[in-house]
Amino acid sequence: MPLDLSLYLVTDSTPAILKGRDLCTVVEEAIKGGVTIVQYRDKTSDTGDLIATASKLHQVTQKYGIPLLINDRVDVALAIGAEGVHLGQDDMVFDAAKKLLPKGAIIGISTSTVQEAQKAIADGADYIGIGTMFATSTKTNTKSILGTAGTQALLKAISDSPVGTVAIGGINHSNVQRVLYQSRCDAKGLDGVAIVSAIVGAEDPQTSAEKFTHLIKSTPTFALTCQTSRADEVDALLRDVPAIVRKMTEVHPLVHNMINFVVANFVANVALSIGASPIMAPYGDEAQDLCKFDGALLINMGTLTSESVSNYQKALQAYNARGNPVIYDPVGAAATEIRRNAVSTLMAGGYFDLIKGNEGEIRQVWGSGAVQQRGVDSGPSTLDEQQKARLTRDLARREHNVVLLTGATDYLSDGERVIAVENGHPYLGRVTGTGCAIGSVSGCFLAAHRSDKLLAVLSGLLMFEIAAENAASKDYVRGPGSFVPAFLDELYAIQTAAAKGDESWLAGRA
Ligand code: 3NM
Ligand code: MG
Repeated sequence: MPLDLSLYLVTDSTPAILKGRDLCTVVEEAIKGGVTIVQYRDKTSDTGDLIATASKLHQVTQKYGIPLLINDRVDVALAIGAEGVHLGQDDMVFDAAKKLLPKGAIIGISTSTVQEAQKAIADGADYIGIGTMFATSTKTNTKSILGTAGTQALLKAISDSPVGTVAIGGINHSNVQRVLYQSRCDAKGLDGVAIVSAIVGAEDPQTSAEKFTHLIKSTPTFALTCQTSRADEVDALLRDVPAIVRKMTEVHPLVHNMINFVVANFVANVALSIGASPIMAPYGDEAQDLCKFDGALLINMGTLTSESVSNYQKALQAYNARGNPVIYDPVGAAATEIRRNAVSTLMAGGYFDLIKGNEGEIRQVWGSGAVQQRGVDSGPSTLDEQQKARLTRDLARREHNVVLLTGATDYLSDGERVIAVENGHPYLGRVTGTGCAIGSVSGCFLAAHRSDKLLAVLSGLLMFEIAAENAASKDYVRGPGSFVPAFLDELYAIQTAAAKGDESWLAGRA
């Protein structure tokens, strides 16, 4: 039998998940829905019961021509003639199992570190299970939560091996496409996902498996980005900017802001000035309806409260499910333990089309060498220009999205292209909310122009920063106070010009 790991079902006989149903019936339904391989996992039953159930399961899997593996128990696999076993790190060692099992039996190994994965490959494992992807109530004694970034790092370390790979832990319909998409590194991706509760515990296991099968086979909406062949030429990109600004004003996108209370009014005014339609809606359940307008969601955690994170997660999942853009502004990401945890939770909780932040925030999201931030201000820089460009590119590459690192020079990358933007004015740093407004503006452009996310964000950023330059140059602007109304006027002026097809606002300016 060929080893197809794409939809890997792991069984569970605990009443909370099985809910009194017959395991064999559940497994048969799941196979009808597209499950490609089954692992019988039962940590509590007596050996006699294990063998009886495994034997019945084997009749089912044989009927559909897919392999049955037994978790941990090589003896049970032998007794019923299963196609193989799945072994955890504390189970029988690989060589002993290999010796006992017939030639050609499948042996899979659970791994949660690069070392364990390399060892399993050296031993000759047919595939490795990689986990734990996300925290799950199905198995609470897991070793470490890898997330997509950790999984990607592991895949990268073993990318020269053809070994099969399957991720496990907390994978469900809402995150499966992201798991496959974001875990991938250039040289190696996951061959499949292993699911317990989202199929075995589902109301209708067949429908659930069908939905997984469909999601696994189709390209996620957030991944649709076509890059033009001349994409790395900044001049060519700039030529497209005026038309994209015009398109944004025509689309008049809704931008759903989950924003901090300090800057809400200013951010709403900026969105109105550029010709978009802002709504300030911190209540997560509203996203179910709001995402249907096909606008963008901005999650800005500037004034985090005890309820924020669960509200963000609900909205994030609603927009992800619909394939509409989400922007993450991890304000003050490194400032407190609570915020650092919020970053981890949100990064594990959904896909962000754009992550935007200052150096400290982007470093915290990246996860290494994070430094304690003082308050939410940008603070002194510790990275040189080269390092900032590289950090921006590396994070975008890891997350398969776009990253904007803001500062005197802004760095923008989609993982391939890196663009440094020098526009703007020091007054922007003297007024609260300007950075937050860039998140909202980016959302408007990502909603209006979906084929090239980097170009969309670049267009909004240039409109924003050139408007700031124009405002600061007015003779009646004497400082941050008079700058604000002038800035809104200049955003509006560019919007009006762009709507008429006038491109002179950009000429020679970027
Ligand atoms: N092993 P669910 S997590 C069986 O991390 C198992 O090795 C894990 O269940 C590991 O799909 C897990 O319901 C349970 O989240 C996964
Ligand atoms: Mg085990």
